Amino acid sequence: MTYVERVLDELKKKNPNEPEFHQAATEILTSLEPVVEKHPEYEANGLLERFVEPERVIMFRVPWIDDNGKVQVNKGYRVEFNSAIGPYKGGLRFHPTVNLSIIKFLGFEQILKNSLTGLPIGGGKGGSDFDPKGKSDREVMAFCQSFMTELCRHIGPDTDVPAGDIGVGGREIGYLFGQYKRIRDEHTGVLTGRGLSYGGSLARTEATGYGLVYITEEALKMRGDSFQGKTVVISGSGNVAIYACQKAQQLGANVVAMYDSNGYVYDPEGIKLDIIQDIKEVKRGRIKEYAQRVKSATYTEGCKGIWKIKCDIALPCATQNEIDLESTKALIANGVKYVSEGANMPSTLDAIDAFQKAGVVFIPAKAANAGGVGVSALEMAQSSQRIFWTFEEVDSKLKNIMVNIYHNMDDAAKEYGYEGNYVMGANIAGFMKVADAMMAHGIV
Ligand code: NDP
Ligand code: 2IT
Repeated sequence: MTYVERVLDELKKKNPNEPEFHQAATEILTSLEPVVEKHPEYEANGLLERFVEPERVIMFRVPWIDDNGKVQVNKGYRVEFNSAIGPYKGGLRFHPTVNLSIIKFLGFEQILKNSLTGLPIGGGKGGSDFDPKGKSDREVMAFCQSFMTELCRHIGPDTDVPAGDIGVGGREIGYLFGQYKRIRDEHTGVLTGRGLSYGGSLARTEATGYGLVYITEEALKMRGDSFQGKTVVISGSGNVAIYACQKAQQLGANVVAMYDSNGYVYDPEGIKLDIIQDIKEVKRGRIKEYAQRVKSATYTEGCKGIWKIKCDIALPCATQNEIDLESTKALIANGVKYVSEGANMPSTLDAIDAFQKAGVVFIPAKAANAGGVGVSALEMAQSSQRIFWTFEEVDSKLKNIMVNIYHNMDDAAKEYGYEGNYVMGANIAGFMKVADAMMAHGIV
């Protein structure tokens, strides 16, 4: 067995019942084979064994009272995975499916993603099995206050800086920040994605979706192509999906489909984003309504069918494992050329393999969606300096970050003899800096 195989084997034994964590670890560690071969000092220093074990896992009770006066109890998590290159940084996910395996896979991915941004941020992730859907604002506030009452003792602007993810947007960050400030009596950059009136950064809302399109645009450009006139399918209709759609449309693409967890809308004339935003951002409604408001659109119950729609570029922006092998085959049969992952780990391992074998340009999540955390790090920088940059300044720094990530992963893939394999390239480029810092710190 190779060093990587032994570490993976041990990880699965030590952490049974964590399939998502196994999946992310398999993808990452497998691509590090050539790196650890070249650097025997990593094995001698137990580097991978330390890399796969979170520095700290915090799990806690979150009690709150619903609008009927009933006591509710949720599980709270924060996985502080790796702080070798900076304070733990990563989002909070509120979704009924959240469990330790999902938070660990997200935290593990985050280490390399954050490294790829080139900014000094370590990896972490947190969340809860709380479902904000259908809850009143007061219930969401009560939950967020209880969640932060425990979390606030573990985080800080130089220690661990959470942000949003699925189910955690501006409203939730506001309630979380209010409670942190109240208990800790400090107004600092302890969370990112804050509102503009209390320390947030311009362009953070747009950052993940815009960044996803910027890195894809660079991949197109390097092949003498562009978004102009391309047919694009985007899954999800949340924060990442909406701003990916906006930027793709600005660059001349025709976005024809989007979904929420109930079903998808297909609009061959092009998605009217203002209507999606009204349904999703303003009313917190269901995407089904789009087909009632737009004549050219149809609604189909269930999500998977969206990948059967013919497109040049697919941007999965909802959740993990939303693209399986069957969907991949349909996409390839319909001539998809580019798949860039806005969501975290949206493609299964066999799906990735099939895309690569078919010659599809595949940009993995840790590179493709790094714009969100990249601008979070820019928000931290602005907070430290107590200044604000303009939208244009942040947006141009974001574009720079994404273009650099593209070339770093492209170069790393070439350097190790895997040209065009961006899974290898992104994992290797992200890992080198973390490994270097961990080696410098000794056995900790
Ligand atoms: P939102 O909560 O804003 O939106 C999530 C979207 O995905 C919604 O349309 C939601 O539908 C859909 N969705 C969620 N779970 C499922 C599911 N199990 N099946 C089908 N659809 C689902 O989250 P974000 O847009 O912020 O996050 C989307 C993805 O992007 C996640 O994978 C996240 O980890 C990743 N990401 C987010 C970043 C950020 O800055 N926000 C940064 C980098 C990555 P419904 O409304 O019906 O639940
Ligand atoms: O997955 C992610 O990178 C995020 N949800 C954003 C994390 C952040 O700290 O901005």
